[in-house]
Amino acid sequence: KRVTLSPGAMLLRGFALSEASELISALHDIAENAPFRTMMTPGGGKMSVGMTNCGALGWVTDRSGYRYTPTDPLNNQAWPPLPPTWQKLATRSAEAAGFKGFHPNACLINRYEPGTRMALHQDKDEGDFSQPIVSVSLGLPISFLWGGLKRSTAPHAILLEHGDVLVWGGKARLHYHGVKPLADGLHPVTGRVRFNLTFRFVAPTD
Ligand code: MD5
Ligand code: FE
Repeated sequence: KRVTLSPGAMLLRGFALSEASELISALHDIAENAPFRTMMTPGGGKMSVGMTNCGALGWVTDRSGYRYTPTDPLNNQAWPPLPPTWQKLATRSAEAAGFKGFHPNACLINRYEPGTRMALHQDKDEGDFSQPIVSVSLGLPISFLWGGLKRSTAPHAILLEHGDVLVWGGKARLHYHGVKPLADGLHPVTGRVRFNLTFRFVAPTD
């Protein structure tokens, strides 16, 4: 079913469920070439979530800041390509939420282990906020925090489960969001892990 969190933000429960196992096996192939790593924030803190990317551009952070890069800083090679099935899922999801013609060129893959979390933030490194973001949850459930346009707005908690897809665009694109620490558990497909795929369109900079 389809739940509107606020104008432009739509939760498509179970939208990716039928292809979830295939997504996870493709994800393991990607991680063989571009392994999960914990990145450093510009302030010098270590993020708790393991991250990697696929697609033409990948999101990275280190002491010099947040940005999208065409290559993986671990090996200076291009990020693994975005699998066509992933591209199609992202386009179909956006369309189901009312955003036609979404063609992502970046996918950030997050790996959460018990106790890891993501602090409240905005996604604003893409250079193009006319395009939505599509997020696919896989594995253990997590409590997602959905805030407002200002950090001071108290967020609501929403449970995201295996196979759920979230689409954020329009007025919701720059809302603050985050996730609570992952509770321990054992998922039949992923084990003690939650994965999140976020599909983005990043404006080319040159
Ligand atoms: C996650 N990931 O579950 C979270 C939330 C991220 C991130 O926030 O930046 O990798 S997925 C929901 C989401 C993703 C991107 C943008 C927005 C929500 N949003 O604009 O509200 O790993
Ligand atoms: Fe985010």
